[in-house]
Amino acid sequence: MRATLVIPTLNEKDGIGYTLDSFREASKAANQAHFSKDPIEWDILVVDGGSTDGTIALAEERGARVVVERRKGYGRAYRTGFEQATGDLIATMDGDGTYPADELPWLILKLQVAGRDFVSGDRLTLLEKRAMTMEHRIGNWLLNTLVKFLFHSRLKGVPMNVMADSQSGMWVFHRKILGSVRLFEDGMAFSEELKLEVLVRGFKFEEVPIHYAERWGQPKLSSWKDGLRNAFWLFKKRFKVSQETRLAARMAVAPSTTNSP
Ligand SMILES: Nc1nc2c(ncn2[C@@H]2O[C@H](COP(=O)(O)OP(=O)(O)O)[C@@H](O)[C@H]2O)c(=O)[nH]1
Ligand SMILES: [Mg+2]
Repeated sequence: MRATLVIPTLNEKDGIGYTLDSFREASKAANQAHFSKDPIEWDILVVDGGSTDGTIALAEERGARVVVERRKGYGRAYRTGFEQATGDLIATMDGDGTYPADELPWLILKLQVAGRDFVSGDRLTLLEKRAMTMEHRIGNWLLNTLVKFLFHSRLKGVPMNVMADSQSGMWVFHRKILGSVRLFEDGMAFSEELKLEVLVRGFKFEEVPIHYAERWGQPKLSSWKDGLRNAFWLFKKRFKVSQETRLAARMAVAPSTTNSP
């Protein structure tokens, strides 16, 4: 099987080496232990936002394909990365050493064995406090509560009817779903946009608890500014989804009205 790992980076010289080395090691072990019948051939794609600290050279030294996307934003980087991804399966993680490459196989197995379309790593269920600042934890809690409140009807088919970690950045999914989800967000709200689009378009979504580690290097996210933007974005998305649903309902009854004698 062919797969693409997409990693967005912006000045991640402290974390990119560890991220790529641990991924290589973990994927080799997983091919022997879990995927020996159909080993996964990984294309590693780093989407760099114009780093000036040597991140690009460190990624290339480790055999990653680097695409430079100078337009700003986490979401912009992912949208460019997804356009360049060639694998049937796509996986993602940050370039800061926070996500556990050795737990990726559990997400892939959930996709393959349980027949899900999109599996997301849930950082919060097993979270050790030192891995995330207090501001970040509060922000995550608020955003997850908003998702629960605004999108409860969309969460009905999801295990436990809940999205525990709407802001997580470790995902595994079939590339073909990109033909159906509608993605516009350039910033940090991309993470919630993608997951909510997966639900709204009727794909099977599930979360798997993962171990999240402390970050190497400086964060690129501002807890308050990005948190507020993401909250505002959730209200706008809820409004758009309602509008779309109403329009679809009207279109569905329209033919019978026009055909009636
Ligand atoms: N290409 C690109 N990558 C970005 C940008 N902003 C953040 N990133 C990367 O996206 C990932 C997530 O950002 P991070 O600061 O770790 O956010 P957090 O994990 O939510 O705290 C990291 O690997 C960043 O280097 C950007 O504007 N362009
Ligand atoms: Mg991060």
